[in-house]
Amino acid sequence: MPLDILPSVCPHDCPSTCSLEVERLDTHRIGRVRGAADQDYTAGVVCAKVARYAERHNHPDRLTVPLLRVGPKGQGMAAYKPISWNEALDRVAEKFIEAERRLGAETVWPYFYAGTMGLVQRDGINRLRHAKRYSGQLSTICVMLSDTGWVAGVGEKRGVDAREIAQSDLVVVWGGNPVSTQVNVMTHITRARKERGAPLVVVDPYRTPTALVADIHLMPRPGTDGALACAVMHELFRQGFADRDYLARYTDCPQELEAHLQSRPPEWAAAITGVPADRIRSFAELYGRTKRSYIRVGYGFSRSRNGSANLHAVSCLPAITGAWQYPGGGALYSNAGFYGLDKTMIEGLDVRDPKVRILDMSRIGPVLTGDRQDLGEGPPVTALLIQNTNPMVVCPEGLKVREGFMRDDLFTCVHEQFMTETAAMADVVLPATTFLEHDDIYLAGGHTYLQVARKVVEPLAEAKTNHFVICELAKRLGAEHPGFHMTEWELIDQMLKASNKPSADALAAERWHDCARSFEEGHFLNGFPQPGGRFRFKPDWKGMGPWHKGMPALPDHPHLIEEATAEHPFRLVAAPARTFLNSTFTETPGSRQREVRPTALLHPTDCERLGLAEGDRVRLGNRRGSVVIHAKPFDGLQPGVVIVEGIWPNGAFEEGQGINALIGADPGPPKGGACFHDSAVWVRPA
Ligand SMILES: Nc1nc2c(c(=O)[nH]1)N[C@H]1C(S)=C(S)[C@@H](COP(=O)(O)OP(=O)(O)OC[C@H]3O[C@@H](n4cnc5c(=O)[nH]c(N)nc54)[C@H](O)[C@@H]3O)O[C@H]1N2
Ligand SMILES: Nc1nc2c(c(=O)[nH]1)N[C@H]1C(S)=C(S)[C@@H](COP(=O)(O)OP(=O)(O)OC[C@H]3O[C@@H](n4cnc5c(=O)[nH]c(N)nc54)[C@H](O)[C@@H]3O)O[C@H]1N2
Ligand code: SF4
Ligand SMILES: [Mo]
Repeated sequence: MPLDILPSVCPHDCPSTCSLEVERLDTHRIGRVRGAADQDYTAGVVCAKVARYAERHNHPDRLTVPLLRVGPKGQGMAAYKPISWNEALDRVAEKFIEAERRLGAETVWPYFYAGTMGLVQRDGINRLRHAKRYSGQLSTICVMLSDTGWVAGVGEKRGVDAREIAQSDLVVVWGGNPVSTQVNVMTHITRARKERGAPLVVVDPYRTPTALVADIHLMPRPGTDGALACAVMHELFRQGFADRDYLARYTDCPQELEAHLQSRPPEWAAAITGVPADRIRSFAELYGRTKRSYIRVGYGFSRSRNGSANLHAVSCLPAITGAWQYPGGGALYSNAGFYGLDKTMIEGLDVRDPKVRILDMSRIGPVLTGDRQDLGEGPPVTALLIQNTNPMVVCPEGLKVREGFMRDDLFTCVHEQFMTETAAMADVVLPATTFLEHDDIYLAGGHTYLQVARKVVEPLAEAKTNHFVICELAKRLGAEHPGFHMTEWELIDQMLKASNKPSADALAAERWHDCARSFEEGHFLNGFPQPGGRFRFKPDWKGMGPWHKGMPALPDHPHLIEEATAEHPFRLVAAPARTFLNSTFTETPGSRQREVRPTALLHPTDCERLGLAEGDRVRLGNRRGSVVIHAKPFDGLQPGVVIVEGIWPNGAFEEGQGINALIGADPGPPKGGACFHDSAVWVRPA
């Protein structure tokens, strides 16, 4: 590699975790970013938004110095004046100490998510939390519903190696949109299609870019995948595609399941899903006939109140046909659960006090507005430390989130790369490095490599790492832990050694370390990590979480979703945009140009009925709030469904409030989780 091209790893919240090659233009600026060609999962491919990362990294609006708010909240840069790092950190520490003195340590809430997926820069905030006994965070915003649904049947968060997709004879992408959200999956699917003639089936309520290139697109109403999966299983049994030897050996209650499915034929599912019965029957036949069938399970269809149940229902399919036994057969939701890393030092798990209350991050609106049920016996939250996330934009019940952040008695510190709408609510804003300016280690959900990355360029101006901020605050707050006295690299090395992995230096030299399991283990041929080694058609929902009421004993269509009604006749899916990543990249001109503006996709018959033409202003609303948006007639969805792509900043909407105003913050059953694709709304010309 020439000197000015350096290795790195994409830190974004995306299962692909691509191995990167980054052009370094000078000590601070980067040029093009490419995917590592000789890493067999990345295979030389990255998404367009990261290929253009220079736009974000070298952006003129990056934060360069610590800022103190001297004007009103929500006004952006004009409300701030620069201060020194020492002043900024001293002030934050003083405020936290003062808040703790008044109301106890639980009044402080460190809040984070996955702006970077690096384990040191992302999770180090927990070390400060635990050392100080600050309020805990229940991380429900993304994977809680899907993890729960997968673990219910399979038992652990792992599945068949995605590189095996190339050996499949049928690939099913269920409730995910990899062309937009993890492009590398498509590389492996393309191989199976070219080399083995494998058809691609996509199950999605609208014609996504992935559905557009599929051979078969099944288009259920949002929140009805459980019904679809049941009818497919009904047909698998009826058409003689059930592998009875496999079922007897590897599953918990096949006879009971078969009997239960008797009353779930395709006609039953057609009425619920809107997918014609003959389409369900022929998909079941294709799936049943093909032993090497691979289901790539997406996150999208878990973001409903019945999402865990629906994801579990889909994970049952390969257990019926015994597809798990074959190369290229089975399913993958995520492999993030199999790395076995000991994060005690990074997260300060050894000093965690289990008695400290834990607050649900998706419910930050209700929490900050003082919901007693959320706060329990504890004090209100009066101090926030935020890294790696943009809750003002990404969280449900957006109006409540805003109301909470506006509170006069709330002190907020946000460590950010940009003046996001969350940063603009802060009293103190600290400038953060990007992944190209700090060291970290990354695991992946979509593949099996462990990767470390050294910084590629020097930090911009006064930007500092998350690790720096956590350690400096710890010093001022009197928090004790050996992890506060280690460098990033030392923390990485310590974790690797504690986990019986190669050292940090060895890993850096190797670039990517494959942690893949054996074929037998990957395919659960030695049994599933469940009682008796058996896949569970009948999960222990009750044991999984407090909100298990209404969860079905066996796969079904549980009536838990926010159904369309006469008053709210549309079902809204707030899907991701191809060139944004959550709210990240909404600041880059390339992505803004492509996504144009917040848009509602509506069926042409709905548009006609409402008298809407392309580009007309339309108001979507429900009891939580309403937003004004531009309509676009689109025939790739069912009537009564509306799709809004992209977590646009609130400010991109006419009235300053974005799509998450319409999303509920009630915890998705059984364990919590945000239901971004499960809202009933009305639609009116604006
Ligand atoms: N470009 C881009 N890439 C991203 C992201 C992004 O915002 N933009 N976000 C990243 C993050 S944080 C994550 S978690 C992943 C998520 O990646 P995905 O697994 O793709 O999940 P979602 O993005 O939630 O939604 C994907 C699809 O699920 C569909 N869907 C919604 N409800 C249902 C349903 O009831 N049934 C079915 N069958 N389908 C349904 C939506 O229409 C959408 O097309 O992507 C990551 N990658
Ligand atoms: N409507 C709707 N809402 C959704 C979703 C949806 O599909 N629809 N998806 C949900 C999902 S799956 C998720 S995961 C959440 C994600 O929500 P978030 O985790 O909030 O993700 P981002 O919006 O990408 O914001 C990450 C922020 O971290 C910052 N950042 C990046 N790297 C660093 C760093 O090293 N240090 C610091 N201090 N900051 C850094 C970035 O600048 C960015 O502002 O959104 C959820 N919200
Ligand atoms: S596909 Fe995902 S991991 Fe790969 S470069 Fe794009 S955002 Fe990063
Ligand atoms: Mo996510």
